[in-house]
Amino acid sequence: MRFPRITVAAALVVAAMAVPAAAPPLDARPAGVIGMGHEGYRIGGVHDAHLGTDGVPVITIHRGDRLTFQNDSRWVHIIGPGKRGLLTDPGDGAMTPLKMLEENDVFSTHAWTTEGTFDLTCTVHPDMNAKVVVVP
Ligand SMILES: [Cu+2]
Repeated sequence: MRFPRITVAAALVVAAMAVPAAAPPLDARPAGVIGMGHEGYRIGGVHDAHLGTDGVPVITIHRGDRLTFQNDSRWVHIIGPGKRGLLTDPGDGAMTPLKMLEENDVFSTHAWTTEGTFDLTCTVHPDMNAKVVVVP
């Protein structure tokens, strides 16, 4: 018996939607680690982090600090310097290399050695933005 291709495709889509529900639970995110939702960074439990007036998370750190991210979602994220999903030249800053994070992956940046305000984005999710403010 032959099934139309659309029937097979629809069954695969339904199966793919059901798989995350059957997957093992995600690792818990420790305090101080920046998490990742579907289209945003999770800053709950992160010291010196708040939502800016534009709704973008602002994370304040001191020069020489590192940031640690954990993908506590089932989405893939590719994070790096930039805004609205558009990466800027990563240069040799704290966020190089660009980093792809699959679920439960953890990534720590290099030390942030330059004071100022820096934008982070995700190439997969243009609404996933944050600002890092590096103070003395
Ligand atoms: Cu993302």
